[in-house]
Amino acid sequence: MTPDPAAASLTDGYLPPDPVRQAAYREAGLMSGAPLWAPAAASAERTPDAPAVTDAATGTTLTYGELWRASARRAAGFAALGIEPGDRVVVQLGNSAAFVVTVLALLRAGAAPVLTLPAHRINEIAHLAAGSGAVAYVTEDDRRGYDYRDLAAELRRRVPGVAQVLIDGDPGAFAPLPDDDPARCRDHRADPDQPALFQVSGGTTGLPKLIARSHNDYAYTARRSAEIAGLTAADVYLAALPVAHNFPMVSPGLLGALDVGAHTVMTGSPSPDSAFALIERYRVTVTSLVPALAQLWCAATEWEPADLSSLRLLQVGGARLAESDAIALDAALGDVVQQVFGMAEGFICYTRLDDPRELVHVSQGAPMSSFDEVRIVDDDGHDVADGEDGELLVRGPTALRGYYRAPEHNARSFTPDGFYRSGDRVRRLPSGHLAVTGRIKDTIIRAGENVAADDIEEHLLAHPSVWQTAVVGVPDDALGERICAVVVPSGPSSRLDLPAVRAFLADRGLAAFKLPDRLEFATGLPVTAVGKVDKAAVRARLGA
Ligand code: J2J
Repeated sequence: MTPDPAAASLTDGYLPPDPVRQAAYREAGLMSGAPLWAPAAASAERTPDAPAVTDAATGTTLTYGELWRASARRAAGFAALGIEPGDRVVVQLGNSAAFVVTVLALLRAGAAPVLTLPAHRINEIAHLAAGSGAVAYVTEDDRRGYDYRDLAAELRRRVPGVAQVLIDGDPGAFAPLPDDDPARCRDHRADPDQPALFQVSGGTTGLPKLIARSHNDYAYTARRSAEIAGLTAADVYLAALPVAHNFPMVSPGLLGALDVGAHTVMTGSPSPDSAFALIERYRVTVTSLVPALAQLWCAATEWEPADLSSLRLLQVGGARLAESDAIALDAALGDVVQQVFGMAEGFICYTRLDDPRELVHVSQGAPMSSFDEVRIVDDDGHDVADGEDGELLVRGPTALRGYYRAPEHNARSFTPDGFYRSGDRVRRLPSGHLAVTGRIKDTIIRAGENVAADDIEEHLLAHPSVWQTAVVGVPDDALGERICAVVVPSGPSSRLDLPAVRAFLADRGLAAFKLPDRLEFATGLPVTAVGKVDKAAVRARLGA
């Protein structure tokens, strides 16, 4: 009989931190030893009347005091429904005040939220619910044009362990989000090295994997990221990306803002017209975007009349930001770009506020923590010479030691001494910053030559008629693979054809074997749940 994952305890299948290193991190003051809800409690204590969260959809604002009380009522509500410390609860909510209240409430009740994105659908949600052994699913009604209650009904059929479905909004056949007497809230104090919540891996191949993040490591990520971003109580953070994602959640994002007592504005619409109006209205100082959105915002500054002068930091990450786009953003918005190279698996790099702008434009930042250990290795696992490309391996105070309940993945994804194999190809710059040069696997093998797709993309983006591009390999009998460039042109009048593209790239010094064999036009590129270009889907569209 297969064991019932819901009955298994939270710590079954979790790889806790290495005790020797953890002792060193604790010694160095990195680990607070407090539950992940503690920083919000401290902010509520310090500044109860300061604005904590604004829900842009309704225009309502919760102060820190109100947020703390609302989360106590909800934590009591969860407890009254029988949700216990150690339980896993899948959360799939849009950017809203309800998200913050619910996640804080689950943490206070000692339950571990499994943070999924609004764009996930039944296959991902069922997989994550089953894999985590979740006992409940918290989601919303149909207000964003998709009815999550239908997904909930299917989830109940596929994963019967999910005994309760709780809906933000019109509950339909299910129950509403619970609230109860706040006096019944028992703030749970777990072992801080145990999982506080689950992130999900962002890969575009296969189903997402569960990443357990401990109280200690996640709180440290929020605190250290806030420090690097210079975040203070005077800041206003706009959560425009889906906030459950690691980037807007903790880099420094929502949790960083709660830590320093800053104000977070939640919006589900990152389009320039609506986001710009929010920046002007709430005097937003910090926000984070994926490159495709940043590019759109940059273009929109030319026609949207909003006052964006409050914005001091525009964090861009999740996929590679082309140097030309970084320069254009800085020019349009006044040297505001910070590059962020992070992963839900725990390692994050940031460019620093006092870095020279040229370095900010060409690098994806330096590791967040001086305790982060970075190796860059070749195909045989040997360290490459400084300045050369290789695969990034990481170990440190926030990097995971293994995916949750996934021993077969872990055997592949970690070195015997505990380094996580990121699959990212990077190069170390003389400053110690990293430049991401692609994915190890995003290589096209054409006539026996290895060609990095990102290299061609970066050059193509420098062409004035290329708005966005994805370069992929398509099977070919003679060559093994042919190089196909899919291009979203920057305007209807742009004249591009294969010979012109090849000539342009050759002019820029690209080797002949790297020149595209095929050019396809598209009106847009498929994206992942957080808005990154989805190469697997691009390949599938081409029938490759
Ligand atoms: C190139 N590739 C990047 C970048 C991530 C902050 C920011 C982003 C994420 C994230 C995150 C990149 N340039 N600047 O968790 O806290 C690619 C890499 C990486 C993968 C991780 C955070 N920033 N990437 O994107 O778990 O390939 O996290 O391994 O979704 O995105 O994806 P994810």
